[in-house]
Amino acid sequence: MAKLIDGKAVSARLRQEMKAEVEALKEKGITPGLAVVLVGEDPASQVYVRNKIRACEELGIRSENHLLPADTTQEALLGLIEELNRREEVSGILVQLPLPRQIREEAVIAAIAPEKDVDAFHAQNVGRIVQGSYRFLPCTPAGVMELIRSTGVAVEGKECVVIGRSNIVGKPMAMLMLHQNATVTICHSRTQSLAETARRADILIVAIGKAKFVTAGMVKEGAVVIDVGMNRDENGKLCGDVDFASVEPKAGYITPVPGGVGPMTITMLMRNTITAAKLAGGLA
Ligand code: BQF
Repeated sequence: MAKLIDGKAVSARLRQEMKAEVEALKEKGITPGLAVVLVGEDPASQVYVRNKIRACEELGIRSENHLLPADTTQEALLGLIEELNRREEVSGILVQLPLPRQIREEAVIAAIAPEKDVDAFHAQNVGRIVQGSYRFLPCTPAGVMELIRSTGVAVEGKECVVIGRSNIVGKPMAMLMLHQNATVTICHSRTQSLAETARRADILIVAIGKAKFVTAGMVKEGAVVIDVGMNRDENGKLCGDVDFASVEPKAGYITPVPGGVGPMTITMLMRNTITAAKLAGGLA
């Protein structure tokens, strides 16, 4: 029987501290502000954007929501970003991904001022993360690190396996674990011995994007299992990349979906927005 890692509870604790920090900053004349840009009407993206705006409201962070039609040109979006780069009351800029086909995501990410890049996707911020000299941490990996921390299980020296190699989760995740002195292995769709490799993990992080992909046979007894997946199962129910019913009896700790990594991603976005405001105000 695994212990459940409650992402909502860890989130609530961190947000309480961050709310106090926002109040203290406001007394110094610094109001953190987040600009959220959504192009098109993808229903999942709409939910994510709403979650981000709501978290800003909860913490007293100023937010603005820019909703653009699905046929927006890249030029128009880059124009908006230039304006947001210039405006002082905008501490952080978040462009919700994925973007419609006519817009190149790399061009948009490159256009965001690195000091306002609260997703930490800009090449300059990615470089800083690799070098270990970062200001912003990528939101989902940072949230996962906080969840692991909440278990009290040490990362140092452990066998950590990341399943998935995306630029948004898998790659930066591996880097953060490495910074904490873990021995890190990244598995992906072409990995030949995925089950055997996963079974070695003291800490297993799953971000592969396939519903219920990880079953008990791929998990070491007592492992910490972190599920980054966000899928719909055959009944349309939200589910992760881990087959929870199968893995839960074997794991030492496990995150649920929903209520695990998701809320932490949003909380870490709030942390980055506060950091961006401090940077702009000369406090970081
Ligand atoms: C929860 C995301 C895939 C692709 C793009 C809370 C969120 C989700 C779940 C949320 C996600 C996933 C976000 C829960 C933001 C996390 O209670 O379990 C919050 O809003 N997320 C995103 O912006 O883009 C994604 C997943």
